[in-house]
Amino acid sequence: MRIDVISLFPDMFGVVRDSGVTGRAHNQGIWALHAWNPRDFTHDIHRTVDDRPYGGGPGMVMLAEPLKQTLQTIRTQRGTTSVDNAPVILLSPVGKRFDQSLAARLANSAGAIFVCGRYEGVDQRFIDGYVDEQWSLGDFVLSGGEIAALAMIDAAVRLMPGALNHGDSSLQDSFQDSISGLLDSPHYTRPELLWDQPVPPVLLSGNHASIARWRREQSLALTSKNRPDLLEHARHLGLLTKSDEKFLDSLKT
Ligand code: 4FV
Repeated sequence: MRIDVISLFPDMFGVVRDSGVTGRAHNQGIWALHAWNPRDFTHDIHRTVDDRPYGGGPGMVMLAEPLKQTLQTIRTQRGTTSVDNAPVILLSPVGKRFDQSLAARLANSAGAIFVCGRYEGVDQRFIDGYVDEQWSLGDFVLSGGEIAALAMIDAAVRLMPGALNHGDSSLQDSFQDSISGLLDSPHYTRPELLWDQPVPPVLLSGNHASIARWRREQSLALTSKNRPDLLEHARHLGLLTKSDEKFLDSLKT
């Protein structure tokens, strides 16, 4: 899986390329990152990448031409090996809300070309002409798309086979629609007694069935309290069993 990013701050991507789970996976060749600065695709002495908005108003807008030329160079480089149909994804608050299913889609794909806007945004003619999808990290405004792209790359790469130490731990994640679509249950580690608080005894029982049941009930209770929308979605997907519903009813009394 190859990720290309277009950004005025390409060094920001060292975070996912050089550290943690994503860094180790990058070193193992599980995925590849290429960062491109559109300023390198300008031809004027000031290496201009932005200008004032037509119609007036605050701030600046990113020029379309340097972005287009950067994209063409990426396509050429990506296209050398195989027909490259990686989508061009602009990070923007107007985009599709990013979630675990988009992360899984990216993880199981040939990759993507992320365009990180800065200033007030990007000239619409670049979006109309060259952007396949817009993805949003959430309903808030960032100073640039880089942090959104970093989060999305991290969420996708950790789902790739071989990225996490023991493969199955991403399956127990929150939001793993394929498994539960519920929030994750609480986690405990040593010491057994801390600040006069013991680890829940069931977790020390070695009885895997009771431990799984406890974790399931914790997930149900937490999701019902913090994210009832997710519970409804899981119910809609048929992911809740009769005993789940019986347990949820018991929470009401
Ligand atoms: C954003 C988001 C975001 C908008 C203008 C960058 C900023 C500036 N991207 N999810 N929320 N982008 O706020 O993805 O160019």
